[in-house]
Amino acid sequence: MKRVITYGTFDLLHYGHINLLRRAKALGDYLIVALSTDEFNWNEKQKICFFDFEKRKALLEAIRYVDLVIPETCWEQKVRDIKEYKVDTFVMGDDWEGKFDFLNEYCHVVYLERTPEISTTDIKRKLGEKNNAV
Ligand code: C2G
Repeated sequence: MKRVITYGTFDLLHYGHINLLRRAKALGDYLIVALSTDEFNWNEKQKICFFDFEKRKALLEAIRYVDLVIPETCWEQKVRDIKEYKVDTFVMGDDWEGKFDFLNEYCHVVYLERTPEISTTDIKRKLGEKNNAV
């Protein structure tokens, strides 16, 4: 069984995330998603999530490509995760290109093209504009 892992916040889940998860799953048989906790998001990424960890986890677990969701609580857990879950391939969108090359010592590292025209930031901005236009 080829195991794949990816990491992220996945808040305001959108089709860019689904594109990533679909292609990540296609690289193996079992896809693990390490989902950033609310604390990790705030402390390390200064992100306030619209949906809390449990809701984001439930959304991801409903996606056919996702086999397991684990918490991401720190930047440094990746090597441990790769060993613990016997991961063959680590996947991230190419906005992270090069940032995780050190993991090549433990597994294949693949950066997939990010879906260009969608982001949570854009969604929030456009929703704000629509509300103001009403
Ligand atoms: N993504 C994508 N296309 C988009 C938006 C996101 O392919 N339009 C990808 C990102 O490249 C990432 C994944 O979807 O691989 C999750 O995106 P985020 O939730 O924004 O993840 P991020 O906050 O970058 O956290 O330790 C790694 C971090 O936890 C990654």
